[in-house]
Amino acid sequence: MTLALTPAYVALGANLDDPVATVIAALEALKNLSHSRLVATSSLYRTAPVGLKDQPDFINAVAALETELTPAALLEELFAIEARFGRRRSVRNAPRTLDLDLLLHGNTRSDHPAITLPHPRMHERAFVLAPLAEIAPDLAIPGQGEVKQLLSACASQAISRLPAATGNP
Ligand code: PH2
Ligand code: MG
Ligand code: MG
Repeated sequence: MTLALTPAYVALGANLDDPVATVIAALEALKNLSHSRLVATSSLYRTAPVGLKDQPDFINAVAALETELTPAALLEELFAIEARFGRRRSVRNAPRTLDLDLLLHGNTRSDHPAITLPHPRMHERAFVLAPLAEIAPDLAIPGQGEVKQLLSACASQAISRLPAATGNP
């Protein structure tokens, strides 16, 4: 029997230690997710911190998967990768070695406290929308609208795509 594959999108963020190396290694780790296939990865972006401003710039990227996992099972796998990269959870929005956020799982909409889908703040964050627009230009976020249009409303947020020497194409 072939199980249905659902498109899912994951945001990567890091701003401690060597965040470029961390995000590149985390993109590699996503290749080994169970019952899933990594289908696309964005460039890496250097981004100014949103929320708590007094912390280092972030490196962000987005990955596209096809998965047989439920949102809950996929989230468990993402938490396990975060833990392998040494993530310690402290206060909300604190600096982090690696943050993996499940952005979208098909058209699932959920307001369960443990899994909010679509990710509740993705539509207002250039550090998510710019890499997402690169790998899924025509994607719409259920309940919010087209990624490209949402990105144009975030023009004031400072982000820059990293040059090729850092591993970007
Ligand atoms: N993640 C946050 C809070 N603020 N800012 C940037 N630029 N990039 C992030 O990944 C990020 C953030 C909470 O997860
Ligand atoms: Mg996050
Ligand atoms: Mg997170």
